[in-house]
Amino acid sequence: MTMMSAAPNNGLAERYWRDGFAFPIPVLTADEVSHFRGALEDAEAHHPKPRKPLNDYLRANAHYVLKFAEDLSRHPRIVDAVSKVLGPDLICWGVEVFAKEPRSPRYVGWHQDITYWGMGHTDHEVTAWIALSEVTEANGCMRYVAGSHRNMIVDHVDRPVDNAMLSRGQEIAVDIDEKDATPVILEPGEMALHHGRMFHASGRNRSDVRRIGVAIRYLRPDVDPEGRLEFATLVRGSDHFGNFRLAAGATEDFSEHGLDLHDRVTEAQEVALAAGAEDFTYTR
Ligand SMILES: O=C(O)CCC(=O)C(=O)O
Repeated sequence: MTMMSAAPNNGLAERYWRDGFAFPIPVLTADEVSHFRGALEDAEAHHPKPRKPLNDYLRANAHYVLKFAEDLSRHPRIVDAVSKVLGPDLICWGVEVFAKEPRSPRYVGWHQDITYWGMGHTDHEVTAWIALSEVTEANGCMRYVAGSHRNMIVDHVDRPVDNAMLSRGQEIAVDIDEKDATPVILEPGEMALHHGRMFHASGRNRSDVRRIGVAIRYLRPDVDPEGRLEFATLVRGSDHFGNFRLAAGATEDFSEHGLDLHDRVTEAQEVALAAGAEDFTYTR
């Protein structure tokens, strides 16, 4: 295994709560990046297509069907950093792979993550976004607006256009001044944390380099899914609240159990995601 410097976690929580994000945080060695990227690309090359297109599994709840996604969600350096922000008890509500192919026009409009997740305005959700490739302005890095997490959830409009990567093509109904945006440039194996109400977006890939990020959604178990059935995996500490049905993540790729669970979890999440949409079509 190659060596890496100790994660500079000093002051991480202070930076996170001040700005709504913290990066770069080194979490994976070069060998680990090769391992996780290799596992993803192996699944892409050999997906057996048992029920749904691979993208449906990659873009929502990948940790129930792909072992590498489950392993990444439990990686001690990732979970340690998230714990600095959210505390000792953590559940994982989702793992999503955001890959942008070379020269791909796909983009993510300005949005706040928790808008359609049916968890109110909670401060107790953090996304850990882990780079499995280099991530630059040229290949479509995310952009954050520092301090924007201090807004509550602002109005969003649905713009489900062809190249939008979010579930409803949702976008904030607020003009963002690009001068206020911080580009989230990362080396492979580095991570960015962002708050669920952070204004963020990402552009198209104008380069010849594939851009790969894995977004892991961590919650404190006290988050309230407003009475709906929701699933999660317990990744650290204990759950004293019982708001989420705790399930097991994948121990092998595409097991029958994992595929069933993925169907149930994703159907349950779509109830919240579709709420209020005039014509809900799920974009992945
Ligand atoms: O990977 C991207 O470009 C966007 C990811 C994103 O919006 C998120 O993780 O919340």
